[in-house]
Amino acid sequence: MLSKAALFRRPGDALTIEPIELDAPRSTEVLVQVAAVGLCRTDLHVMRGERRVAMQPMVLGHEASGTVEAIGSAVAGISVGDHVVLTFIPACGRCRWCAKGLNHLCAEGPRITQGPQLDGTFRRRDNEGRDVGAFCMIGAFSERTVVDQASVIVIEKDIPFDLASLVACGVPAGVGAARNRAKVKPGDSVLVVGVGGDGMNVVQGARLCGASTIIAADIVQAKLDWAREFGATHGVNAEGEALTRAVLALTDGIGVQHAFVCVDPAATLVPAFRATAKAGNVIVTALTPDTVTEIKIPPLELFVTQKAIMGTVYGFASPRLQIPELLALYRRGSLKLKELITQTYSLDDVNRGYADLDAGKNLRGVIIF
Ligand code: CXF
Ligand code: ZN
Repeated sequence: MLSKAALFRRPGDALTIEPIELDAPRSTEVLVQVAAVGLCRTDLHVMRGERRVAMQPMVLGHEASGTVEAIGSAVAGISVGDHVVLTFIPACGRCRWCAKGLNHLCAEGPRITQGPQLDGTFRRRDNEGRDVGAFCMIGAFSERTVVDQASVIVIEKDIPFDLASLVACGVPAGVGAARNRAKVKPGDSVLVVGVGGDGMNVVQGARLCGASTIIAADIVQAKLDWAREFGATHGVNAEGEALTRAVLALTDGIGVQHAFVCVDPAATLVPAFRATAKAGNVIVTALTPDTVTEIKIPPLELFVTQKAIMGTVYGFASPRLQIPELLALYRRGSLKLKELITQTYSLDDVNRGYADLDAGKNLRGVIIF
């Protein structure tokens, strides 16, 4: 069948809207009519060539929800008509990590930037008959997509698709960083550097954990204002050493117990590290361009201050566990989802959506089909 898609053809170029040929799902696969897909910064890094993927053309888009239209003969627990969220790391179910329930560490994870399906073959072709990849084995900037059942999570039908798409990436990444990685405790102090799609969810995650001081830092004032609504107690419009000074001033010179680096670690990790209290945590939730190969922290400073620097992907817990949990929190009124969507777009406007993200105008832009 044909599906209208946004294709990544060359680093540095805009995505092109083209019809692609999409094959029927194979035995373990599912055909999904995409309903909503969020514009996450990761895809922008790929479009710009800052994070290399293994092939072009490729359909980007990995923060998606939709409806199941067809299933393969060996698919279990997913039915036609189900509403689903797609996970950007598949859960193969067989590796040592999946066996422990740690699907966010699935051994197949490193293959999500390669292009093929989980089984190593392709389901998409362009107008010249060339194979087309699917970013994160999802490729959701497309009216329809075919994904392995390992990438599918069934959700309840009353959750609006636009809100459901958000729990596919930014919300678990941010909320989970606070809850599962840093394990923020009631009364703790927290700094969040970069309050965009991920960082804003760290703010609400820290609020859910009962943090008493939540300092949002960004160079876009509107985001600091939004952060107050998500639970930030302070806003700091500064970067570099000025950021460190401002945070120390707000914490009696001690620093915060948890500093989250949610944007450009190359520029923000050291200031965040220095704004962290002794024995505190520095948690990196953001990507760096391929060209950034090291960040300099003096080892003696790390040793004597006894801080921990940690990474986290997908909120450091299985998406299969987190996604239903996060939707339950939303249902109870404890988690803000609607407020994260600052603009919606059609697929034809995907490049405008990314320009808006780059200009600091959006928390989450979402493409609605
Ligand atoms: C990313 C995480 C790093 C690999 C590519 C996908 N996730 C979402 O933004
Ligand atoms: Zn993402």
